[in-house]
Amino acid sequence: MEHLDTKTLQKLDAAHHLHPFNDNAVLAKKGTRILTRGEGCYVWDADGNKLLDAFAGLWCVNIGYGRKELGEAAKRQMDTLAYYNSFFQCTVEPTIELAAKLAELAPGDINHSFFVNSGSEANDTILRLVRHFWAVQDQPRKNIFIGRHNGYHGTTVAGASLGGMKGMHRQGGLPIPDIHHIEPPFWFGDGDELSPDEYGLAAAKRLEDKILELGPERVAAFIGEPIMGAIGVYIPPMTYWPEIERICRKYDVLLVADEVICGFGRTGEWFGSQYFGFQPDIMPVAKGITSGYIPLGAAMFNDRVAKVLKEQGGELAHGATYSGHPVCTAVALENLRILQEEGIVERARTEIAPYLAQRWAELGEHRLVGEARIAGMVGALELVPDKPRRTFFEERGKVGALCRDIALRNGLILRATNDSMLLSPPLVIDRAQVDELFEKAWKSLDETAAELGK
Ligand code: PXG
Repeated sequence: MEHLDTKTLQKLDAAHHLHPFNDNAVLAKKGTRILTRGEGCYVWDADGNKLLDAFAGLWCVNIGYGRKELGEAAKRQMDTLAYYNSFFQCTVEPTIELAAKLAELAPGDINHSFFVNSGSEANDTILRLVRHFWAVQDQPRKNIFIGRHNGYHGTTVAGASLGGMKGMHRQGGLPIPDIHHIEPPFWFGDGDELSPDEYGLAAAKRLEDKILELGPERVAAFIGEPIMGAIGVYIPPMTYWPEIERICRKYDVLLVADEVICGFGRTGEWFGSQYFGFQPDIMPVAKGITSGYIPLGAAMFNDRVAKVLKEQGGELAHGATYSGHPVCTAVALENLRILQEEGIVERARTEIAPYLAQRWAELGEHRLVGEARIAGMVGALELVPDKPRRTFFEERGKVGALCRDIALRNGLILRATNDSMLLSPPLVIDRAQVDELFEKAWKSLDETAAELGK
């Protein structure tokens, strides 16, 4: 294939390509960065810059870039049977094997997968099937989902409604009915005088208050990410999730842990619920299931929910052409094989995460950083105007964007949400690369502080 030069590509991109989560008019003027190659923890752009990707693409390239085995698995499957569906009393081998593999990996009795193509669709699936679950048990009014303000569950109609991003709700008339939101746990922002542990319990109590306000007979499920990613890596105190679980059990509200980011090793455990020590009933997964090499998601259900769906659910009027696409599930199997056989999750937890935490804490010493939070292989630096106090910049997001752009110039990809610099590197990052990440991040913080001082 002939390669077009960067300028030509940017012009074509501006003319014909609408980008997600971008002001496309602004972007067209600036020109997009075009990525061309990846290897391990690094990506290269069309101008030849080598970048340390401390964000794993978009929280997803858990095994790192350039693993040929995944492409080979895709090719093998395409050559053998490129497509067949799971409708009409049919299915395909790798999809069956993947469902069994996921049942083995998932915590507790979460043993059943409905396959989709993304995390958003997994959440749409969950919304529909959970409401169906209660309806076929003569509780059609038990249909309300409780999510959290600033939660992120995708961009489809149900996904964006379950999420609590106001900017997303404003576009397209969301949320849809019977979805409510409570405040998320963010100790740095609103913990006031409470200790993190006290605050975790207080934040969980918001769920109980909301259930009682709506009536337990109306509440179908609570959905939350074990760690909230997109809003800025909000890591709840360890008291939060066990208390949420207790409340859900008390009122018979299904507990949905959105593992799209946390799943497949991000916290150093296979799933975020294991990191926090609670047992969900349902979990959407995507991203790390294929390390981002090919689109795939799944809505996973425990035995209780699956039994009702199977025995009382009748025909499930839900599914897509590519539900359980054999090429995607074959790639997922190969990805999970590598993660397991090479002990990547285990090594992340025991070797890399502790070192990363140590270096991350050092970044926390920087005068621009108000809090350096981290859990396993996911973290954030909260940039603040006044280090000793838990305050935010007046105009949120400007300093974060500045720091992100400076980091890019220094060869480091960090994502910025508001003024939080987010970290989510490939799980295969090694100690030398953690040191490189530290050096580049510190330099970028220095340069950001210098720029602010001007
Ligand atoms: N749940 C969670 C917790 C997510 O983080 C989704 C669901 C939706 O998955 P899909 O595959 O439909 O994108 C996500 C996705 C960001 C950002 O800016 C985060 C996501 C997607 C796009 C941008 O951090 N997470």
